[in-house]
Amino acid sequence: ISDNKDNLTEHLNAVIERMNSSLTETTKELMDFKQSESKIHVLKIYIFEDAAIPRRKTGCPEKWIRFGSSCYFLREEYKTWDKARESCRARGADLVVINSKEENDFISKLNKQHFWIGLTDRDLEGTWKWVDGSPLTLFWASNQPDDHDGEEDCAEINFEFPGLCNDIPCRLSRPSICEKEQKLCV
Ligand SMILES: [Ca+2]
Ligand SMILES: [Ca+2]
Ligand SMILES: [Ca+2]
Repeated sequence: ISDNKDNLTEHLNAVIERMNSSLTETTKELMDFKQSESKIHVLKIYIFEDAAIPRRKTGCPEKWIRFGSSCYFLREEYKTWDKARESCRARGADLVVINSKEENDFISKLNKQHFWIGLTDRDLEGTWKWVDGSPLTLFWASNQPDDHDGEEDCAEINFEFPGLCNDIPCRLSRPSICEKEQKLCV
């Protein structure tokens, strides 16, 4: 009986020890789990809050350049004022409308050439109008507009000096600058 008791005690001790070590292991696993749980929590915050930050996209189509809240596209092909306007409109834009000195400085630096802008006095000679009806902000070159030979009803920019405008016949061919509002995705 005594032997049996010793054996039993030994066996029991071994079982207790195994249980203890298993408990230690389980505790460790639990701690690991809690740690990764908090990691996941941090990750969740990162993902969701980050997704809430608006992406710094320009809001302009590829190859268009953003300035202020507009997108600009340089059309290098030489076209009449009407054809140039048509091709801007086909892209959901229109010929550029200059609303400020800053915008004038910006577009005049896009290229040194003479470009069509969205300005005409076709409807009423001498009454210049932007294609979108914006209030007039004009930067005429000296002695312009002169309606030379009585047939200059469309405006180009970068005449004589960058940013200065001149009236010329609408049927002449010039590159052009299209402008459209940038689209902000929130
Ligand atoms: Ca504008
Ligand atoms: Ca005119
Ligand atoms: Ca002129």
